[in-house]
Amino acid sequence: MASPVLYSFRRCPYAMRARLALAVSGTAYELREVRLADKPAGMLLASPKGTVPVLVLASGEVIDESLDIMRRVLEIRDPEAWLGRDDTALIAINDGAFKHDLDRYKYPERHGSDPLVHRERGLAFLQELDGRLAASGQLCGPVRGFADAAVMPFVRQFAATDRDWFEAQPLPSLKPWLAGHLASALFQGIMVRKTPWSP
Ligand SMILES: N[C@@H](CCC(=O)N[C@@H](CS)C(=O)NCC(=O)O)C(=O)O
Repeated sequence: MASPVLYSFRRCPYAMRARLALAVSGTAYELREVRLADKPAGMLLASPKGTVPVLVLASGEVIDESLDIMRRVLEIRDPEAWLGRDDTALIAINDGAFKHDLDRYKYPERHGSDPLVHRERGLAFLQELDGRLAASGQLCGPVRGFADAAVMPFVRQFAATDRDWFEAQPLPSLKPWLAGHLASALFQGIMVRKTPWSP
């Protein structure tokens, strides 16, 4: 049977969380790296809203929301029991208020925003994560799971916006959590560079 196809963009945090779930589930799939400025017609036909990631299953079914992709592939195969370590409320804050602040911190010229205001608000979320991680090491217990994979790519982007500032913050549990995820074979495996796909 044909493999599912994932339209993806290497640096997109939504696409990263989808690739993490696909990788940990052991699902074979064809990765099609997309240029966001020149999206393939086949991707737009499958999902006209034009965001990555988009997963097209062998049946033709299209899943075009990153969390839906994660849940769908893990429902089929979930060797690390990630679905048992989900936290929809936390992920909603990540995808809502934290992503809002991340964009306005990272791209102030695009949003006409004061980056320092949004950095402070984002830091409050990181402090909340830090408190949870102090108790258990990962977001939902002692081992990585769905919530970690869903949130970590956004924390990575926030941390990388001003590395020196981030390193100066007292986040004693969040920093090793992030570093551990970035160094993991799972993450390294999903960040391999690929030439953009063309039909
Ligand atoms: N809610 C969507 C958001 C995906 C999203 O916004 N992806 C960005 C890239 S990080 C995108 O494709 N933007 C469209 C563009 O830049 O043209 C999901 O969770 O999959």
